[in-house]
Amino acid sequence: MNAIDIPVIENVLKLNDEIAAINRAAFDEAGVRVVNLIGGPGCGKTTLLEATAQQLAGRLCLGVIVGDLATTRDAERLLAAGAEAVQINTGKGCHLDANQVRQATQRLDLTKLDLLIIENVGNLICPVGFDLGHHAVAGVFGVAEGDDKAAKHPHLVHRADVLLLNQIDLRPHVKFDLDRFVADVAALNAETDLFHTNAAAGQIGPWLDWLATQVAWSRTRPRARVERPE
Ligand SMILES: Nc1nc2c(ncn2[C@@H]2O[C@H](COP(=O)(O)OP(=O)(O)OP(=O)(O)O)[C@@H](O)[C@H]2O)c(=O)[nH]1
Ligand SMILES: [Mg+2]
Ligand SMILES: [Zn+2]
Repeated sequence: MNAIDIPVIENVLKLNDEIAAINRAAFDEAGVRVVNLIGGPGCGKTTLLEATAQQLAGRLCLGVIVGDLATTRDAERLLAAGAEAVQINTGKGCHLDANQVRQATQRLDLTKLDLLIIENVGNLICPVGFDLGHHAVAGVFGVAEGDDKAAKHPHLVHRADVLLLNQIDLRPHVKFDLDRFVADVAALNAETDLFHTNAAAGQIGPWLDWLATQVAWSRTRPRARVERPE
């Protein structure tokens, strides 16, 4: 990296952080708890959110912002599952940024939502580095990705407030050393809970319990009074 690049990158991240702060203030004002869901392509993020929407129906109002390079397929799946859903297409972008989330947020009635989950672009790397204005990060790994992914992606494991190992039903069919995966996670982050899920079969109980604690936190918090720019 040369001397010219450094301020450019710093400015991009500074601008992102400023917009993220505006997003967070809007979320706090509306009393909605926001979770940034990060995992590799195909680990089961949308399947998890479909099951979440179905199982929370009638209990919580769930909104989802979903990022993919192309197609509206995930948003269509989530709408069909009963969530309020907005799709962001990033084109060549491999992560969501705060400005994209800000624009998507304007298509949702935040005051109606209890919980907003942002399904980031399938990628275990740079989504971790971009503040979107969320309150918590959920990291998802899939059994079919292999047992080394936590060790190879330490930043997500460090940053996550909760971790899921999804596709747990696939263990008999693929080579996956669960003890090694669990030890890798514990060595990187001993504080964060790791839940096993089979999203395809709707076996996501501990994840729903964790989401309930997030929403309860939001409800006990006084709503921030913020001046938002027009
Ligand atoms: N057996 C099994 N299959 C699963 C599970 N969760 C998801 N799948 C399957 O895994 C594939 C990918 O699931 P998606 O939910 O689309 O994955 P994603 O993480 O949203 O993918 P991207 O948005 O493209 O990054 C689909 O074929 C799902 O049916 C699970 O717990 N068990
Ligand atoms: Mg998806
Ligand atoms: Zn990226």
